Amino acid sequence: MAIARPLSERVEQIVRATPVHDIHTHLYDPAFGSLLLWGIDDLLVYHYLVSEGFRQFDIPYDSFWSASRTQQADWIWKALFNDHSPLSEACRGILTVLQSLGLEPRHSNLTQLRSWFAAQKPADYIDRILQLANVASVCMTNSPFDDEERPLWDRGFSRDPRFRAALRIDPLLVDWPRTSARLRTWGYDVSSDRSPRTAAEVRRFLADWTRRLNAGYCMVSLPPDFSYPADTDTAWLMREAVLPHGRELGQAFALMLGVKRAVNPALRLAGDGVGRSNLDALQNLCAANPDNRFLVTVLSRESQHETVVLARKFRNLHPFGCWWFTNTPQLIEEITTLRLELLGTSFTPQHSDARVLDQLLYKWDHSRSVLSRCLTRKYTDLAASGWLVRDEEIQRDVTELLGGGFDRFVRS
Ligand code: FIX
Ligand code: ZN
Repeated sequence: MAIARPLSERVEQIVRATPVHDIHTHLYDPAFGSLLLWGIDDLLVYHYLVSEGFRQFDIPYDSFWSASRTQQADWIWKALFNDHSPLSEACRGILTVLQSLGLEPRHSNLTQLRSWFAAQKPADYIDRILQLANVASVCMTNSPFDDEERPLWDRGFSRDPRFRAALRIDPLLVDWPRTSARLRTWGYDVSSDRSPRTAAEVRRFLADWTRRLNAGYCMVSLPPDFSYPADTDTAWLMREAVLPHGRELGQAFALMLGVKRAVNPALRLAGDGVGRSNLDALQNLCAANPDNRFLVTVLSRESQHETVVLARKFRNLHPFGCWWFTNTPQLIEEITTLRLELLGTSFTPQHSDARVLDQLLYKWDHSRSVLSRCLTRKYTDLAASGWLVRDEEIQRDVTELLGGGFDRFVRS
């Protein structure tokens, strides 16, 4: 008689073998050339590691930023890997990446690692990373306001279907005075009067870019004090332009809540912080707009429970990911368990937020381990109540959690 495989093994095997659709990254279609970052130096100067590096070295901020990328990477490597043990999640990530690629950081130095990466052919390397990470597609973050990427969209290029687009609109919603001036130079007849004409022109802008990108959803990150409704440009633009646009084109709106931008500007991209979000705003948005679909991720640990309870109340709300400072094994475990226990499988547990292609290897390896543990525990609880889960049911659930449910939500 065949010996039954332990549940933990069955779950882990299915979670690892199921391709994931990574619903939020900062990666770019290969056609964007050098905007798609990869390799050891880009891995080491990732802003998560920059902020950790500054805790260990006393290099002045200006000296750090004016140094070459190689020099910055050397400093970070020395501070975080040679002078101290690489215990943080971002440091461990580098080790998982190297291990997945068959490289041994203990037996090689940065020069040797650099030579290995320099020998890789970009197109083959992209295929290899996506295969190794078992990532079927990644969703990019595409901003019409980004001067580096906009010209390529304007020119047009042949799309890699593994790289999907999302329309990112932070400057529109958080910096209206400056953004309205830019829209005017692009031929949209907007002004600061909050008039129907301005709203219609913003909608035209959103529709143009949605079509140009073939954007799967529209997205924004907002500070902890975002309120809705409110007498602010942000709330007005949402009510009069973004939400009607979403209804008209059937496009979901992703809210990333709780980021305090530039808490320490000297750290540049690494200088953003976190605050507790006012989730009444989210409740009001969901309640007042049943015909809009909202994706939401919140940055503070303290906001997670309230968000999940809101999702129980509003079926037009889909929580996703363990964003940024919550993307650590302990918090992923806590947040995923909380969501499973209150929402079943009707959420998307993780996105990678990768900024460097190779990070897909560690972000998904680490998250898959945690997800497997969380699911095993819940299926074990079910077994204790007499419900023995079958492999095909585990597969159905995992497919749902790794992008299937998200896809259905944004397309419905
Ligand atoms: O706003 C975002 O999409 C954030 O994910 C980024 O701004 C942030 O810098 C990041 O990389 C977090 O992981
Ligand atoms: Zn992001």
